[in-house]
Amino acid sequence: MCRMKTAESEVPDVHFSVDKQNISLWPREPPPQTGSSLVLRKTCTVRAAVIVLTLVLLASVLLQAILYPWFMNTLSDVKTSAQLLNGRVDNISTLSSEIKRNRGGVEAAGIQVQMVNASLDHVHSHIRRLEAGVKTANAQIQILTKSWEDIYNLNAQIPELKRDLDKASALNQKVRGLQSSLENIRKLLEQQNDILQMVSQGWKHFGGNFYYFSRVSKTWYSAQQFCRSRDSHLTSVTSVSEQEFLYKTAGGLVHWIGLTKAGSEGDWKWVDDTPFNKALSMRFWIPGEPNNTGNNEHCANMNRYSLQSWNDASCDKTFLFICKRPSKPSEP
Ligand SMILES: [Ca+2]
Repeated sequence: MCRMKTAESEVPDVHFSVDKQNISLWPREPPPQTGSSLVLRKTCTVRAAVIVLTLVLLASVLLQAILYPWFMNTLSDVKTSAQLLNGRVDNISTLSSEIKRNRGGVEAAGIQVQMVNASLDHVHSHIRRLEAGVKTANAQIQILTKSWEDIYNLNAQIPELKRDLDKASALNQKVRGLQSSLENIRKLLEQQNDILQMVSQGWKHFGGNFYYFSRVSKTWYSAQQFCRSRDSHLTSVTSVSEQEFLYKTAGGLVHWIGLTKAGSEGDWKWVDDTPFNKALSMRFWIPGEPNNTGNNEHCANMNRYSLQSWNDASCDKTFLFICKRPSKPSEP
């Protein structure tokens, strides 16, 4: 053990205690300072410094000997860990890229899911429309079913209705028959009434026609005008029986008939537009007539009590005359 003390120094001395096991360093009470102790103190200081350095060197060697394997092991572990970490980082990078790729897939899947959702909405809307259509169809089916039931009931009534219809048809036919009979009776009554009226006015009825034998004489044209005013014409003659009726009723007195020439030298024609039958008429002329005396005889009269009673004469002469009108007034 080495102790050093200085009187002048205000700095407290440092006491070093060294043994084989440990080294301690702590402040000590300042020793009393003398000249020999100063040399001693330097020596001790050098020795202490050498010892300290030796101890430090030994400690360093000891620490290196102890710590190097641990450090190397630790370094190896660190390397291994670093490699593992590096591998994990690579794995993480791989996972990141896969995640990126999968993210695109997920986004596409999201879009597809949205499209599917939109399609589902559309399908739901379509289903709702179909449900509404089914409801409407059901309502129509119910109406049709009701109508069919009505038709079925009507169909059951058809035989009875058909019998009624047959009865009605028979009745209708009878009614039509009665109507026809009534119509015929009405026409007959009209004819009878017409005949009565015409007869009461001096007309004679023969063969479906009325004849008026005048009591005054007129020229041929004035006689025709008179007949026209009575809804008739100067008479035509279309049969032997009619000729016989006329000359017998005329009683041999001269009467104008409705025969005249179309122009001064034309063919004979009936003034009521009845077609002129030249062959039949040949039987009614007085033999030698028509002779057109004086080239002025363009009208015909009846002047004998005979089938052959016709003579051509001047139209301006005045004679009695015969008007003729059908039983049924001609249609306007
Ligand atoms: Ca004549």
